[in-house]
Amino acid sequence: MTVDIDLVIRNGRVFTPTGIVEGDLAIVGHKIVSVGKPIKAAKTEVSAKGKLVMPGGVDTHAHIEQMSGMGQWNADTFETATRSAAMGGTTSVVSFAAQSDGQPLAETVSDYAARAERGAMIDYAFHITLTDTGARGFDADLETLIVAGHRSLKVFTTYNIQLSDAEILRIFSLARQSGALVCVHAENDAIIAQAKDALIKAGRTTPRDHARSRPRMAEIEAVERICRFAEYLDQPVMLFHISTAEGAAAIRNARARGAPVWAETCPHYLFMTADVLNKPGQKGAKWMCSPPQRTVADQEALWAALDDGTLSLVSSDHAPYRFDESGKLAAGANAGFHQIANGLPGLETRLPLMFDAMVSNGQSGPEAFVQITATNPAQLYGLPNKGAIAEGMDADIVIWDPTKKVTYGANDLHDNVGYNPWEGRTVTGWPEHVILRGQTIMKNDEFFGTPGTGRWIKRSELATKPTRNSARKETT
Ligand code: DUC
Ligand code: ZN
Ligand code: ZN
Repeated sequence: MTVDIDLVIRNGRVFTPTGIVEGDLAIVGHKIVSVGKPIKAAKTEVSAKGKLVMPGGVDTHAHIEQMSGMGQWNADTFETATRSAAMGGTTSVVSFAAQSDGQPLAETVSDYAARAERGAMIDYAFHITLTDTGARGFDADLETLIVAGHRSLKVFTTYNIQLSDAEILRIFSLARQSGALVCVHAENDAIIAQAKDALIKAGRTTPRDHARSRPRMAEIEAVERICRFAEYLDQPVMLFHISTAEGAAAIRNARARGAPVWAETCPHYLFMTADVLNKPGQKGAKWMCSPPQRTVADQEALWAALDDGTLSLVSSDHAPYRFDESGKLAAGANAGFHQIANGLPGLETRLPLMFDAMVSNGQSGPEAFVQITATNPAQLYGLPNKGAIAEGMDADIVIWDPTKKVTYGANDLHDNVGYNPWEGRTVTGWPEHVILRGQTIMKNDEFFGTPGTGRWIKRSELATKPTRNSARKETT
């Protein structure tokens, strides 16, 4: 019996986990059914001659339809954020289900699930952000949700929503029992408070002062502490948005000791320095994020850490706020840095920026590009059937034109933010055709997605496992 092929992508250079295959890629329904074997006929044919055929991007850190630590809604809905992601070649996203004060976790997750079911146009999962461990039914809800397939949690050590060390240890123990990865925003709150208060007292409150208010030592201390907590309890941890050379070195050392820690960085730490905040008036607010951008030496250290596996992936940390009174300027046109929402949009630009650096400009090469933007995030967060091109995997594919050059404009993204933080930057290599589970959702810069067609990705198993048989009990 022969099976009818729905879609064949012909004559591309196909990137698979076992190497590059030149030839045809066949899709039936939602799935990849063959890679590299000649296909006679299919209902739909696409030529990929001269193109690179790669897995759809997996972005495992994005804030969507969420309230910030400062109590402000971000600019994107699931519809606008996932449209933007798809336009940039991303087909799976992990965003946050963020607990509000006193809220039972079951309610948190069902609220976010309802928003995503309504709007999402790519596949999605949630990290559950834990901010109130005293909420009704906390432990039982957490276990139920993890077992149901929400296998990653998020905690903060700062931002007015931080947990104490004791609470973080408790979460690590609960996560270990039920089998979840804990993601951490790691910056020392006391160091930030001291620096921030001194700047405010001195009347130094410009966006540039935001970088000074978050000293690199805040990251270094918190990353080292969290690595030790992970090591002590043998609980897998993902350190979010590493920005400093010393932060990366702390991860490297912890991994060398056998600690179950993984870490990510983001394009704005690899390609920007704190100089982006030096703009006239409040304009620098567009680039304000935490941790802040750092130095060229940090960029070099982060690339070295990606190359040696210290950092496993690059996410966007998409955190969208408009540059107006609904977003960055909500506290007024002359607000101080401490009153301005942090974050910049990145879902749509992450892959083209990384492709340009890694594939077009030879930094680490195309196989490493696929790994750190798709395969590693899918594996580490346990997204089944995502992040790789192989038989049986979901047919989430991007056909890249490696020769197309694009210079980003002032407002050319498909989110709801109204500015592009990468305005003026030229990238070589562009996602020409994006396929989600066998369906074209973007082709030649035209979008074809439909709200509500993105699917929740149930996660039953993580690659980030504890390394010992039992968590350490002794304290000496
Ligand atoms: N930093 C975060 O940790 N999250 C969202 C935005 C930001 O700048
Ligand atoms: Zn963060
Ligand atoms: Zn974030």
